[in-house]
Parts: sequence; structure tokens; C-alpha cells
Amino acid sequence: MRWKGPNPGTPACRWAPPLATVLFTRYLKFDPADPAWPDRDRFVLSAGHGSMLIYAVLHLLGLEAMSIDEIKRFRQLGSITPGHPEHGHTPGIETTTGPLGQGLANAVGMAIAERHLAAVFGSDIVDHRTYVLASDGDLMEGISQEAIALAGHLRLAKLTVFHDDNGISIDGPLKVADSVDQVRRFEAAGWAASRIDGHDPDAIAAATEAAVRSDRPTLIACRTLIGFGAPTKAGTEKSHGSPLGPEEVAAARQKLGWSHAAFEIPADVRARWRSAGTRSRGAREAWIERMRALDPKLRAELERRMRNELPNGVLAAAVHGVKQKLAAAPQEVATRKASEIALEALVPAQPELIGGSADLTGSNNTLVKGMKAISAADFSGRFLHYGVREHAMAAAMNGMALHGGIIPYSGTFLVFSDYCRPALRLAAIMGQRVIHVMTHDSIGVGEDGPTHEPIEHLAALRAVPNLMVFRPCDAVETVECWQLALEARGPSVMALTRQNLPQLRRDLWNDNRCRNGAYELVSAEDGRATVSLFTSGSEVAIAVEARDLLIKRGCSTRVVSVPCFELLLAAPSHVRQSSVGEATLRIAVEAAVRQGWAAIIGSDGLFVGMSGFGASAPHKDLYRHFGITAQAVVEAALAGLARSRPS
Ligand SMILES: Cc1ncc(C[n+]2csc(CCOP(=O)(O)OP(=O)(O)O)c2C)c(N)n1
Repeated sequence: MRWKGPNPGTPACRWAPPLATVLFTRYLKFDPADPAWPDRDRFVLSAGHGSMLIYAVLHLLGLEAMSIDEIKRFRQLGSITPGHPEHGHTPGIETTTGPLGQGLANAVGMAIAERHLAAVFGSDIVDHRTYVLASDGDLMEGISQEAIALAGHLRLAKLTVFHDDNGISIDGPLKVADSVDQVRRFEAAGWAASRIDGHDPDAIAAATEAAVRSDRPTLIACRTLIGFGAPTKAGTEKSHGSPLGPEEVAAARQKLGWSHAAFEIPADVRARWRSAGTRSRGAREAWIERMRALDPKLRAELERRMRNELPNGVLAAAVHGVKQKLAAAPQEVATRKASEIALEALVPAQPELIGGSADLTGSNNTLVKGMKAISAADFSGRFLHYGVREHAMAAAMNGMALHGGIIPYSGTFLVFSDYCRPALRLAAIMGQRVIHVMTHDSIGVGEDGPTHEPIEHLAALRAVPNLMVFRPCDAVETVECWQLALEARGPSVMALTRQNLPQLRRDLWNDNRCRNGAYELVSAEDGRATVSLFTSGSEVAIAVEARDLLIKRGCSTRVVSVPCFELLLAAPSHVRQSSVGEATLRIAVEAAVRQGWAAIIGSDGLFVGMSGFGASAPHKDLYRHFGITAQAVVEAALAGLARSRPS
């Protein structure tokens, strides 16, 4: 039987309605009375430009917030029906989509989270599926390859992707740019895959049922006609993005036999959808009963994790324990190693931490003793070998965080943050707690040369609103920054060194000194500095050395460690002011570009750092070559002071 029904309620929704109808009214475990019920099936509209599809479905199913007025206010300021679906803004939206490919990779993370939590809490408590609706554009994006390869490798059998195989994208027929056989491509990645008529509800149902039985993730390529029913624009790119226009809409209505006014939903249609909306209520209530019967400790733990709450007092105690050890036995280690030391305390204390690396585990130090890897055969582990797939790693981490119950952290080189950036940006938009350990954070990488030396990356990451970029200067700051990243409501990047650094923080402080983003690490001897040195990470030790030299030259100098710009700039003005101080001369020292530092040193401040790409050599030679040394700081300070003196 071919789909002959109308679009459900609005002219904008002309995209995949038969599929949505079959999936939402027959298969998806979803209760509009509690759209955040933890054991619901996840539905990800990866093709976020089709947002009206999900808004219409949520309305029809009876989600209270999604009134017909909200549908009418599509894409208007303050509506819950924005142009692309936004998680956290609209109930029932599992993830923010729009940048093609991201939703698909988020879904892989959600499916991993489900498997892991089922392994930990039992499959009578955690047992749901993840469905994705992906367009041609989703599957053309490179991230899709990384995501499907990972999903196939992990045999994520509860993941089903419907491909809206309409052969059209914005530039016209897909064949102008693409000739991939998606079914064979997915099969090659270890998926079950089939091709069906996407306008045939029976075929959709049969394929969905086969997917539920499959022991592998499933692709269902649904051959559809874009703009189905539109007499002249169906099957063409003209029905992709812009309104069909009144004449075409009128003709489509006639062709489809739809006589109701715009936004008018016939009572019988509404009644059938509403009844579909109550379909999963029993499943939810049965789940609540099973939760009640669960061991109280286990139940409390799952509930805590699903609320995204940290275990009470555990984090502070673990951090304090590490700081005590470091005070007793200072460590001259790279901050990547310091991060491992922190994780050795944090991973056992916080069971929701799931680590990983994009094939740089030994370099990123993200795998701590006793951590078992997650595999297709056993999802109870807590470490993911993502393979060389930074982009899908970052997007899958978003999916895990969105799923709930997990705090994912990853590993790669800072220079490859560029490969994660679109997903990192979405994590920031959504306010998801994902923590990216990004090591080899400067020319300190050394011999690997300019391709591996981050230069503009700190500035680029600091430019992302709501993303915390931490660059700790030693082992103590590293554990403090871990605490802040775990307490954060959004994503964090930990920029860590490859090279060893002295432990500058020798005294035990109960407070987290990094909490305000910056603090005076070494004050001026007389308390009235002429020169303030602002610095982060590996350059803090250089600044401390420069301070000693400047003092010998009669310049009263203080050093301010700046492990996190975002926290400093968000701090109350008196706190910010006490860090910034009132010295005559402000100098920033960082082995990266100057961009961003003006917020602290002003436009007249001096900068000792990089202004071009790096080079390949032992790291100490590079610091000398590029003039990032204590001596260079001293010279800059003396010259700056000479200029500022009245002649
Ligand atoms: C990463 C990214 N690049 C480009 C776009 C702009 N864009 C929106 S939809 C689309 C392609 C539309 O074709 P398809 O994915 O087949 O969707 P359909 O025509 O079936 O709606 C593009 C290029 C985007 N949203 N995301």
C-alpha cells in the first residue's frame, strides 16, 4: 500500500511523514506525558532542516507544550519551534541538529550509553532503542563514515537508521555529486541494510521489525519522493528549502484529496494520533514499578546519574587526596601525566566517567589502571577505543552526555581539536558536560613539527561561548581543573603538555585556586608590582623564572597564572580586578597566538608567544628559536618599561 495520506497539519512538513507515522504510532517507545523518561527510545532527527516533522509529530502525539500555536510560530523568536531542533529548548528533542551528520553520530553515542548502562544496571531497567532519520546530506558528510564504522564495529544492534533516500539535495539531483551505494557502504561497515519504498507503511513496518530482530545496527534506505504530492515540485530540489507557494500547495491538496484548512486537524486523525501517544504509558509505568523493585542503592545510583548530579562530596575528597599527595611528594611531570594521576583518583570515585581516545591512548594518558575497554562482546568496560575518528568521538560523546548517566572524556592531540570542532560547538550550544583531554598543547611537542604544534587552537577554542578551556601549569592545577571540568554545566577542553613541568604549587590549599580562572601565583616582593606577567600552562614556569630575573634588575614583578579565560572573564569584577592588578606593564606569555589576551592585558599589553607556525626540533630549541624564554620576557619588560617612562 502506498502512502496517500496528507501531511500532518502543516504545509512545511512535507518530508518523510509515512515513516514518522509508522515509527511513532507503532514502534517508538515514547510517552508525551514524560518526554524525558530515561528508558524511552531515542529518536534523532539528524536532518535537522526537517524540524517541522518532529514538531508536528510531537503535537499530534499530545505533547502538551507543543501547541498548535507553537506550530504556527515556526521559526519565530521565543517559540519552541526553532528552525532546527534544539535540545533543552523544546521538550522531546533529544539533540540539537542542523549541521548535517552530527545527529547520526550523536545517536551512536546514545546507543553506546544504552548498552553500557544496561550492562551496569541490568537490561530490565535499561532497554531502549535509538532511531535516526538521516538525509542524503547526513550520509555525505565525512563524520557519517566515522560514526557508522564505530557503530558497526561495536555491533550496536539497537541502533536503526532510516535514510530518506530521495536522491535530491540543494544543488539538485544527488547524482551531480554522489554515486555511493549506501546499502553496500553500510554493509561493509558491519550493518544490516535494506532498501524499501519509503512511501509504503507496510514495508517500513516490516523493515523496522527486521531491525529489532537484527544482531547488528540497521540501515533502512527508504526510497522517497521529496515533496510527495506537490504536482510540479515533487522529486525536485525546489521542494527542499523554500515554501512551495500557494498555487503548488493548493494543487497538492487537491491531488492528495485534503480539504481541511491550514492547521486544522480532523478530529478522527487527531484521535488516532492521541491514542498512539498513550501507547507507551503502560511500558513507562511498568518500568517505574521495576525501578521500585530494584535494589535501593542501585536505584539511587541510577537516579543520581540520570539527574547528572555528582556523587555527594566524593569529587572534592578525591581532589583533596591528590593534592595532599602532591604536597607531600611534588611531581615534575607533564600535565598529561598529571591528568592521569588525577584520573587514577577520579575514575574509581565517579563511576559515570567513561574515558577514551582517538587512537592516542598512550600519549593522552586517558586510560588508567584497572579500566576495561568497551567491546561488542562486553559493554561493561569504561574505556572506548574510538579509533582515528576524532569528529565522531566528539559527537558520540555528546550523544552519551545527552543520553544521561555518563560523563564522557576523550583523548586526542590539541592540534586535532579542529577535527572535533563542529561537535564541540554543539556541546557548547547544548551545555553538555563532555571533557576533552587534548595533549601536546604547544610547540612543546617538538620534533613532530608544525603540523602537530597547536598555535591558533587555544584562541579558537576560547572563542567558543560556553566552552571552558583549561590550561593548567602543573600537577596541582591539573587536578583542580579536572574538578572544575567535572563541576561544569557545559563542555571543557583540558590543554595538556607533552613535556615535563616543575610543580610550582608546593603548598597545600584546600580551596581550588583555579576556580576564578586566574590567580596571583607569585606576588611582587613589595606587593606593588611594576610588571604583571599573565601566563598559562607550560609558560608559567618561564614567567616565574623571568620574575626572579626582573627582580634582580630592580623590577617588582608578579606572576598571574591563567588556567581558564572563561572563568576569569565570568568572575565578579572585584575578583577579576584583583587578578589583573594595577602594574604599569602587563605582559602575557603563552606559546600560542596573542588573540584573546587583550581581554586581560589590554591592547597596549605586551605579548611573548607565537605569531606563525612552529618548526621541528627538540622542544627546548624551539622555545629558544621562537623567543619564548625567561630572558625574552625580561627584555620585553625592560623595553616596555623604558617606553612607558616619561622622557
Ligand atoms: C554540515 C552542513 N553543511 C551544509 C548544510 C546546509 N544544508 C542543509 S540541508 C542540505 C542538503 C539537503 O539535502 P538532503 O540532505 O538530501 O536533504 P533533503 O533534500 O532530503 O531534505 C544542506 C547542504 C548543513 N545543514 N550542514
